[in-house]
Amino acid sequence: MQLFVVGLILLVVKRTGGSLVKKITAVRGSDVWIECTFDAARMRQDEPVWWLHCENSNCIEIQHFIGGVDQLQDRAASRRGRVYPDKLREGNASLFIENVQMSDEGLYKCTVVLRERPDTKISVLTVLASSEPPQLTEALDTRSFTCSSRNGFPPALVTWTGGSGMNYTPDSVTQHTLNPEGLYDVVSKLTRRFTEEETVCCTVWNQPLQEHKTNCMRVTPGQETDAQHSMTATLIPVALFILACCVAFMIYRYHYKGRPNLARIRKRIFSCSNHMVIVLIGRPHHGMPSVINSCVFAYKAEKHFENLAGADKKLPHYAQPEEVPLTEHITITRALLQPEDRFWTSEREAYLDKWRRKEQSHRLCFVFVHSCIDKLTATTKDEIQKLFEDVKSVTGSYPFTALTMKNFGTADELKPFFKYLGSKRVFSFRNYTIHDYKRSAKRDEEFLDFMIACIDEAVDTKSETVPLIEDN
Ligand SMILES: Nc1nc2c(ncn2[C@@H]2O[C@H](COP(=O)(O)OP(=O)(O)OP(=O)(O)O)[C@@H](O)[C@H]2O)c(=O)[nH]1
Ligand SMILES: *[C@@H]1O[C@H](CO)[C@@H](O)[C@H](O)[C@H]1NC(C)=O
Repeated sequence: MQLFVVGLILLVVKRTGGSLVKKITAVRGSDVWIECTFDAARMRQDEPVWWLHCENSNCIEIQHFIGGVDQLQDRAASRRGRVYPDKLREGNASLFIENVQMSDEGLYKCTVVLRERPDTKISVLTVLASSEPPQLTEALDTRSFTCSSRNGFPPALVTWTGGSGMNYTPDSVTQHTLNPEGLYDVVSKLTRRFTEEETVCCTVWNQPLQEHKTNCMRVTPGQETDAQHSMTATLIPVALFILACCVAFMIYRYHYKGRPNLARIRKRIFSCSNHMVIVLIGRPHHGMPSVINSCVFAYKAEKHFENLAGADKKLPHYAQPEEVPLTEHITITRALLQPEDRFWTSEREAYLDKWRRKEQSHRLCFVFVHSCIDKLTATTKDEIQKLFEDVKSVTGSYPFTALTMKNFGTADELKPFFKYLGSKRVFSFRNYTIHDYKRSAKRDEEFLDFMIACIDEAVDTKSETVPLIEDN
């Protein structure tokens, strides 16, 4: 359209003025002379010299001199181009434009009044713009390359080539956009999967300027071109590694005594400030000394195993010592019953008396200890029930149950019976013994949980004794 209008003007000018039209091409940003010279001898010095700049048939006066005096002084700042007044006398009215821009394009008319008549010289200025060096980037997800270059005129052509001389242009799509400066920005996208290492080059061409600018990049297949695969190929091992670390860390936490919850439990036991006695009740060979040893060993994480409660001792050292200290405030003791059938009936008065007195000054937690190896006969069951009721008459609640030697018998078969009798908690242990005291966090934890339950029970029972008795 623009060219068509300019052409129309050219035709009109040609017919009326009959002058030659000069074509000037300039590169944007350069300085340009638009020549306009006359035969000085024929020139009338007192008559005006003027320049018009026409764009799409819209003409603006840009220079106007009379007798070598600038008539447009007031517009000096805004108008384009400069004429040298001292050269006018020599018949030289050439216009100088510095740092030429797209807006300077168009038709230039230089008019001088000669002796006979006004004479006009016409020039057409075309401005070309050399586009900026292309930027070449790679899109990791789409296996595509983008080449972009700004500020070209006319729109730049883009070609894609490989280092081996291959022409990849057919695999590309190119788009031009006219920017506010009247220049073209170009973006070209090449989509292609490379199977071998290759150098990819993008070239932007300015045909009228006969100028090209190139940018290249190295492409490694399976890495950049196979981006999605490479992402998964790196992410999966990383994810697996992190997972393995987590699992290893959890196993580590589980197996070592450094488990923070064990340390916390030990601290809780340590900080129990009530004077408290854990009273184990049981018959010979049910493993009571081993339960005591185990509790002390589990609590004192840094200590070696010690047979403090006299496990495996035969008469006459039987059941010595009577009380084993656990912490400053807590001790563990045992009520060793007779081995015969009526193990409780024959002993109860002495024990009950002793416990009631102890109850005045201490918090007590009663635990009935029973070996998983031992069979429950009807008499045994009867005796245990009587014992449970008697304990409740002292403290207000039934004793806990600790089933020992769980690795020899089935604790699960015994549990329901003790639950039925009223035992709030039934623990089953594999005791630490002189033959088997390999410490593990899991084993420690069982005894620590047991002691915590005893502490909680003793503290609870003491404060809730009265209502519990009245309930029944
Ligand atoms: N495998 C295994 N053996 C245990 C367990 N508890 C105790 N023992 C062993 O059983 C035997 C008896 O254990 P002690 O702790 O001495 O118990 P006790 O014979 O009832 O001792 P007294 O109360 O003094 O009669 C010992 O050889 C212990 O090592 C246990 O939970 N598992
Ligand atoms: C006209 O004057 C300018 C400025 O001095 C000069 O550069 C140019 O060459 C002159 N043109 C001619 C044709 O003499």
